Amino acid sequence: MKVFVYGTLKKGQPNSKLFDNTKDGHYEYLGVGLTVNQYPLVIASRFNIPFMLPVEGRGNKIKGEVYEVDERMLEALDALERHPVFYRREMIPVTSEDGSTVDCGCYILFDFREELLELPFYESYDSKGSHNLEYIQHNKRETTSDKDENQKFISSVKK
Ligand code: PCA
Repeated sequence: MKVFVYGTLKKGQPNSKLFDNTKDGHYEYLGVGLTVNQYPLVIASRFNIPFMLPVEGRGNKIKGEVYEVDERMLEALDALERHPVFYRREMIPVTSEDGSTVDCGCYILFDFREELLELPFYESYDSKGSHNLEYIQHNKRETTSDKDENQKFISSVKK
């Protein structure tokens, strides 16, 4: 299974270490990738979380990385991203370095609030970028459960 990562899972970003947890399975880094379609990529919530939104044609073609992962690694990634209740892993087409197009699983925030579309759209995520919205890791978050906080950024439709 191929996955395209665009946020905190990229090399040098705060959740990248997950890939190296061998108990979580195996992976192979296949190189950088660029989404075939444009998507909004925003940074939101008080933890400054990057979100790709399922609004094809708005925003930018997103730069990220492509990995081949085994079943176990995919399960670990799904658990971290809380697929399918928070992010949802969807197949999207990605152009790789050699110019070929591959379908990759990608963690997208499906159930989002419209206000997120008013935020700046990025084309490449860097936790320490000039936006000054550095990602706050799970272990540095306060007692409010992530779930309550994240709920604020998810559309209220299903509540
Ligand atoms: N982790 C996933 C989705 C957003 C995030 O921070 C990724 O890097 O692709």
